[in-house]
Amino acid sequence: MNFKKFLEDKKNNIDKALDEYLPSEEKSPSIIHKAMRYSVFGGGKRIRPILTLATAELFGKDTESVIKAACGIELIHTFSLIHDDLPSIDNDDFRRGKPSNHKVFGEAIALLAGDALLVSGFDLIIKNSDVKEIKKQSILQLIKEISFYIGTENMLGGQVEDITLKNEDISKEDLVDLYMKKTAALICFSIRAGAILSGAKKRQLKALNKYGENIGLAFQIIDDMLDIMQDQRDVGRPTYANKYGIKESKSECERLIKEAKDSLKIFDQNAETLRNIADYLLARKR
Ligand code: GRG
Repeated sequence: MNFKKFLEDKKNNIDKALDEYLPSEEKSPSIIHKAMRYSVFGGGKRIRPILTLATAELFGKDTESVIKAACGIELIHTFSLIHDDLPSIDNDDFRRGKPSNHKVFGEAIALLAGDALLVSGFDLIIKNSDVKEIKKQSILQLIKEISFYIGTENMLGGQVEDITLKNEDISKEDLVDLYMKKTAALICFSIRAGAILSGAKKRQLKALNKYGENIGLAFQIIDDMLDIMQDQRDVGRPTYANKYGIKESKSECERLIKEAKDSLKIFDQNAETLRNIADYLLARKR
């Protein structure tokens, strides 16, 4: 199958499943369900759930067997975006070119919509245990891992470091560490989830973890570059792109993507889709 079609198909699968899993806008209390749906269907690329599905397919599993966990991860990602945009955090009026959640629903509802998506994300991951061929133990492992990957040692901690970062100098090592926590951790978990649900062996999980860390880190550096190149946006804090420039950032991303693809060697041709995703992330324009 051609890769563009693969992305489209997976995105459609995910959108359809999310629509089915989320309460309808009419359901009471309507305002919270409207706010949740506003951000979940606000134009996200679905990279994280696509990674979960693609990793499961590497092990011969079908979309249906891991789609709930994949959607759960997307809900947790959406929660983090809503909270990230809040006036008390990044104070962003726009997300994906549209008014951010709090601009439409007010701060209190946006905060609660984020909370609701976080809870629903965990709920969906647990509900993946309804699938017959999925081992209950793998769901427990996922819950343990997601709590770690979005907790204070990872996503949440990275966000704290990010917002407390003053304009003073931060070393490259510390900046990379912050990106690993804030962004790469959830991306890496998305891949681990597909692998764990598919019963991956230790050696396979290690290789996929390396792939996840490298594409995750590149993802954030590319995000910084897009802020500068497309949106002419000054985030007001040191980023890889504004500290080291576009040329160096680009070549670092190329190196990371190559390393990510190299770590898939043990899977031979079977990992072609994951290699294509890595190239797609490097070339992305949004
Ligand atoms: C985990 C409890 C807990 C709190 C979270 C708010 C917060 C604390 C973290 C925010 C972290 C954050 C926003 C990281 C940025 C990651 C990033 C580059 C997001 C953009 O991802 P895309 O491009 O988004 O995949 P789309 O729009 O495609 O969905």
